[in-house]
Amino acid sequence: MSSANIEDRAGVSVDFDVVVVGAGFAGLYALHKLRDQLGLSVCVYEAGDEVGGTWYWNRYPGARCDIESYCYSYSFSDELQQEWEWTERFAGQPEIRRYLNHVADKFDLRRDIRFGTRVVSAIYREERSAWEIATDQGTRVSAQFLVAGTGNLSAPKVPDFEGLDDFSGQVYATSRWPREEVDFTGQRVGVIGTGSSGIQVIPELAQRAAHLTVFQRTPNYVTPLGNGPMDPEFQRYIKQNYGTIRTRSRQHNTGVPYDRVQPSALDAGPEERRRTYEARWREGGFRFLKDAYSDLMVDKDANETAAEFIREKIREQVVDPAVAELLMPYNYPYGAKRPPLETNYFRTFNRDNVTLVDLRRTPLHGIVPSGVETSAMVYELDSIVLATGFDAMTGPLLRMGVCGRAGRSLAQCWENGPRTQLGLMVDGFPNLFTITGPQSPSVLYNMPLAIEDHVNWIADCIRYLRERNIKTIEPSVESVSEWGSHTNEIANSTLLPTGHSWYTGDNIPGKPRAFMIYLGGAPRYRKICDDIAANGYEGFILGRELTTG
Ligand code: NA7
Repeated sequence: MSSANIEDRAGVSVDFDVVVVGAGFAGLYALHKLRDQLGLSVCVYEAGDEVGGTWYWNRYPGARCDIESYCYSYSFSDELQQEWEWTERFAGQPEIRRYLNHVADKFDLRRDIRFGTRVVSAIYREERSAWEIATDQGTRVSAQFLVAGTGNLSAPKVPDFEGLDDFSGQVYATSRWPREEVDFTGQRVGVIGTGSSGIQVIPELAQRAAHLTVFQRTPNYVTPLGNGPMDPEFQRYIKQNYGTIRTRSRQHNTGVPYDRVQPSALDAGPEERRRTYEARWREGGFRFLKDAYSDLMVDKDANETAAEFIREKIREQVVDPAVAELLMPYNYPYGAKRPPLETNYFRTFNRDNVTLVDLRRTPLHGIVPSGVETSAMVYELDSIVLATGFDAMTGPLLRMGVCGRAGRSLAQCWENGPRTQLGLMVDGFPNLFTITGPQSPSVLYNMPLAIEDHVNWIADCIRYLRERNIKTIEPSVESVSEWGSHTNEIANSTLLPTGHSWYTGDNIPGKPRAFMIYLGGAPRYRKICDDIAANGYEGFILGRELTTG
């Protein structure tokens, strides 16, 4: 660690200026920025035994990013951008993990990361204006600032299947995949869940298992990823133009340099619309969702044109019309659940060794020693793969045992859903920053860029405080309420809150329903954040005011 026991201005000693939680994309950049550019003493705690975060834990076959890798990567170092070579358009998990290891080496990050160490509590000590952090390894340290780089999709949903412990075979979870390769040869394998993770792992397992049974509750609107080897010429072009590409990416709501979106699907005639959809379908990535028509997420009828196009494509790909029908989503708008991207997903159901079970018609009753039991029958299995998702957005923060002023826990503060200012800070929790927290653009923006924007804002904020001898910062109750109303108002002007998924917390029984992502777009969001900073952190209470007033 770079230093310890720093005397703060009140003469109270703290172990670190900053404790960062997590060593994924967020924690790694936070460490580099705060330690190497601001000169702060920083300690990072990471539950895994390597860097990577999401890309460390989700190592199931087929795990891959859905945003083009030259965009889904850090922009803060041009040297890094120039030296790293992506081998595929959309990098797989091993390649992203190699990339993050390279970043850790290049910026000498590991020396300030404590691996295999999970933060179990973080308590704000008013008398010291500092956070006291405890870990599962028995460590207890204090820090002036606590920065959560805990990720948005890192707390797996706890499986609630009756009898799971009695299953006589092996149970795997996509979110906690074993390090060693799992050999499914000759096995009868069942996958529960057809979200993004299920849709990536299913085609891979179908090739390895003797038989694969897919348990589907809700069909998804799935469009092609369009992966392939990285064209060396394109890679050269990117490197020559990275500055412009990153600027254009930051100007786009999704954080990618897409630029051909048309105003309205309903204004286009059927033929023109079909041509646009076909073109975006072929190009892959999120182009179909984000670069076709700008009213898809706000107008039900416009949305239905895209939804119906996807259903037609499912009909074309799946040979058995009855199976195709089961795979077709209805009754909710395209995009209202996070749309997965696929590589050979639908065609996998044409294989003789794959069975689709529709859990809407025959609900899952539970797990029995020999397999999965639905209302119709028992499916005998050797292995079960859970691809059942995450307690998203708030889950990773809530499980960290955070307690703010007056012993008020984050769980109490968020009992009706997240309350934040900008998705970055919470009232009553001074000096706690949440990178890509709930109510920020986060997962609907390009994560590495969203992370860089937040870390840069946090670093500027800490610098501002230090230069003025201000000890604490926290948002006012009013600003938090206003941000919540603003976030909800925008969300409710779209179709997104009408879906049931981790976007709204509906996937976790008992979780308060709240739409957890800022939908005003990253450029608008960034301007709001910058303006607040430029106005001396308007809407925030600065420590001096708290103690004097
Ligand atoms: P998701 O997208 O939340 O998908 C979870 C899947 O598991 C989904 O199909 C669920 O069906 C299904 N599920 C969850 N619980 C059950 C139960 N109890 N019974 C049957 N089926 C169930 O998680 P992913 O890991 O695939 O993706 C998360 C994000 O990671 C993804 O969006 C990307 O951003 C990366 P449901 O739809 O609830 O009916």
